[in-house]
Amino acid sequence: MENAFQDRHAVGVEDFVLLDDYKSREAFSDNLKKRFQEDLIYTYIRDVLISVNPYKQLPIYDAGHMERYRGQNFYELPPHVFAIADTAYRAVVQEYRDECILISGESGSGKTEASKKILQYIAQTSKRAGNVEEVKEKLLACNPLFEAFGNATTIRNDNSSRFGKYMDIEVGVEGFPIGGHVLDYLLERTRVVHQASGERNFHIFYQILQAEPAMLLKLKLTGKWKDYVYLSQGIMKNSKTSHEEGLEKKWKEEFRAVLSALDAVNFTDEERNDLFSSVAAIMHLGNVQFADNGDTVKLQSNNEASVAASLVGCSADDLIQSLTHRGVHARQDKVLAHLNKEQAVTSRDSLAKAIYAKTFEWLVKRVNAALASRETSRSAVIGLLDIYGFEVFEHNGFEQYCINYCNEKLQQLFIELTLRSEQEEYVVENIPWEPVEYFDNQTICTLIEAKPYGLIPLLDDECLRPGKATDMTYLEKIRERHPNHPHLVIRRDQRQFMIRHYAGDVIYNVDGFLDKNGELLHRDQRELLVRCNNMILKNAFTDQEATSLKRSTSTATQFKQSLAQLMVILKNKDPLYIRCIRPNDVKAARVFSDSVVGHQVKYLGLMENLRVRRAGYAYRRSYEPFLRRYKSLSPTTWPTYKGSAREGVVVLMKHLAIPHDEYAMGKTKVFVRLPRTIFSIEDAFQKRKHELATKIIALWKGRR
Ligand code: AD9
Ligand code: MG
Repeated sequence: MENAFQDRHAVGVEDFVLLDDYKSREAFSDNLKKRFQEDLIYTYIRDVLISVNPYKQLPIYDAGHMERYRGQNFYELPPHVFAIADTAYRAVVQEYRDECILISGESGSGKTEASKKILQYIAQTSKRAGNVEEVKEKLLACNPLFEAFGNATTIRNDNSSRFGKYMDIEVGVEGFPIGGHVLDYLLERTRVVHQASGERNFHIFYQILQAEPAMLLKLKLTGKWKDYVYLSQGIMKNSKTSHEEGLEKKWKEEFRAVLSALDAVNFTDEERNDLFSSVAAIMHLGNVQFADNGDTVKLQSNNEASVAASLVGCSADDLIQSLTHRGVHARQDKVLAHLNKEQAVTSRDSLAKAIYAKTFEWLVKRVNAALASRETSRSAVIGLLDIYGFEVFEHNGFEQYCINYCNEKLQQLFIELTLRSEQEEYVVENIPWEPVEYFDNQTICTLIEAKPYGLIPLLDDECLRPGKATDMTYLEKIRERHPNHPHLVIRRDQRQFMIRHYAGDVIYNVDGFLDKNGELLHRDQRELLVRCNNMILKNAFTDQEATSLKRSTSTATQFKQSLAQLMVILKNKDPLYIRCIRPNDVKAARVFSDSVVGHQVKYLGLMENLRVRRAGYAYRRSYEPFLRRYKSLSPTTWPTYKGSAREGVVVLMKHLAIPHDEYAMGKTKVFVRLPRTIFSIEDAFQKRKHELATKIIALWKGRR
């Protein structure tokens, strides 16, 4: 242990509870800044890890660093994401407790990087044995795969997660990973057909163009992203070539990683072909252009549609018809109605989005099948949550609205677990406590989700009035229902509403809300997909779903329900927190903007978090289990104590000479202020256990 301390390069304080001026936000930011400037990007608030994105590679993630953190108590080494990973892993292995690591912070703050490092740490440091390596490889394959299909370049982040991901890593009783499971949340499907200025489509579209010539030939792709409308709307086509070359090289490497990842999860050739054919078909579909033909519409050329059809294995005529016509069902009859140009464009885009969404859904399912553990000896799981961070752009639509709502929910969970319930417990347990005030974002969550007049239920209502409702009638409805809400401002003339989120004000443009919420692929196209030879699309809908005329649950409500389920999953596990901070607005290394950081420190509730953690207790246990574990440390309590467990604990603490202000006796639990104290008790216990075991063995031998 000594070595770890010797080269410890402490600047500022490593744990904010040691900050003299713990009430000042300036002092807080200053400490972060001082450390950031020395490349010390991690700092604790007791057991909460604060991480500032360095925007450059630091030499702190290699195998040597991993080894150093393995099995060490939290405070014995400088703060690190590995310490969090190790704590979770040990709780699972030693105490069979389900853990979860909640990573939050705004877009570009480093959540995905943190989650990758945790997974790598667990894969690297957990025990090695036979087929375990294969399981680890499969777990690690999730990163390149899901990033390729679910991440994209945005203004805020070159590798921005456009879906939410919750991953369980299952650990067996023997202490190594035996499997895993991924839950995905609301993929930003609009991106497939439209990207804002300066942004790109999902990485996979660019990566696939770097495939070997034979594969490109098979997929009928040119190898140049500028040839595809869906890939190039957001980026100026005359962007610099030098930058371009670097990107192509990167995509090529990434594509190789995707191919190895597919191998790791045992994709068959057929599955791989189906996967890439779907992706390529979307690119060709995007190049389909329509020409006005009087009241009707026709394709400028049938080439692109024919190629797309051949890739997914359906008839070109069927595909073209599904783009230009719509079946109108009246009783038993179906008549074909012509679409106009605008409708045809919408129809093409809906199909492309559906193909992508269904392909993504299938990929998650397929990876889960590969990760499913075959062993029954599961000990516990480590849940890893990495979602899309809070984001504000110049133009914000339905997608940002959903993403930011998700962040409200996560903040709510954080408040609940670190600020509310913690303080409530002290009161219930009769521990003297000075309440710490905090901003509770429950009102915002209620505004968005509560039935019947929250923004989501009202949106669903409008979606149920086809032909009558528009985005503007929706705006009108929310204005009527919430005329003076402190967190909502309506600007009808601008077709906008503003929500005062916990993390800042965001102005949403209401255009497209109804369409995106009610998004439902037309029956003709659903039927077309299930007729494809491509297995992914063939199985995308059940027969009943394909032919149903009924609406399914709306996008926002589905999202709301899946988030509610996620909250239940998370609440049933011991949480560990990583709060990520973006140091500047320009994705630059070495730039620490006081205002950008100060704002995040404020809304993340870090000051309140610090005050509660500082005045509070790091450890708590009910009297019985505490006494049961440690009674061997005092002759008065060993082997049994006659009095109450509470008295027994008092005797024990006195015997161990733990100073009075280091612990508190509640109604049902003992509270210990510093982790250090509990670690020393635990160490003494381990020593004692060893002594007792040696004694027993000696006795036993003597008897023989
Ligand atoms: V979003 O909500 O998905 O848009 P994240 O996930 O919070 O966002 P991400 O982890 O993707 O952000 O980090 C953004 C970029 O910052 C990465 O692509 C890296 O280039 C950079 N980054 C983040 N963390 C680190 C780090 N620990 N070391 C080096 C980092 N670079
Ligand atoms: Mg991310």
